[in-house]
Amino acid sequence: MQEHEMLPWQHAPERSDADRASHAQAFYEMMRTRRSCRAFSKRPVPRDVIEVAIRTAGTAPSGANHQPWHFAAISCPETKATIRVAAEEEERQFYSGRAGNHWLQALRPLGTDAQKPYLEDAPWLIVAFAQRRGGPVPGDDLQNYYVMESVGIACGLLLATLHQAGLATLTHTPNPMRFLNRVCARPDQEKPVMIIVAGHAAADATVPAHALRKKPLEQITSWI
Ligand code: IYR
Repeated sequence: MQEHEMLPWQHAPERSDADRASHAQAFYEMMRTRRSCRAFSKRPVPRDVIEVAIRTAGTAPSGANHQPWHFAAISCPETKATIRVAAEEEERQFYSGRAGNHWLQALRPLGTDAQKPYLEDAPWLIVAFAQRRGGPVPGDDLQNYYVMESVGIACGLLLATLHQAGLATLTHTPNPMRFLNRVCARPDQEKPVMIIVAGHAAADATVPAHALRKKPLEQITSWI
């Protein structure tokens, strides 16, 4: 392969400005219904949906296209139970003081606590790991760049795909979460970034009103 081989751009099919706006609007209308779900049913979800979501995550842009991520997709009930036990242990310490008053106060509107039954109930836990070193080719041991940004974008695409598939999701970050390396058999140089919980919402699931208050466009944008 040439050092800088360049291929023709695959142009998007031509469409009108109105059509572009309506596609953007349709995606927004779908994505604005996403909520973090904290009560899952045990209803299974086929592995192919998870596969496609991870494939989509893998299309994310990344520093030097090194793709510094690994996704451990867990459906094994025993492994989920192990993660729940370890996460709840961390969370008990977190909620009983380690978080500090300000953090606990910020979380109060969410109504969360140290109980994490969804880690067992949901059919899938997807643990996203960030690779400080790696490279574009398996076996490479190069420096990776913009690792957290890259993994964050990949996780966003993963969440968007799962939502589009009609699944409920949660980004869960037990603190600390190094135990996930052991449970998922991942090397020490990989850093667990988040657990994405995926499945169907429980029949009696609720959502905190606080979570529905999204900042309006005017507050999050400046036009320059
Ligand atoms: N990891 C804890 C606490 C927590 C922290 C933040 I920041 C949140 O947005 C939500 C929860 C938990 O899962 O309960």
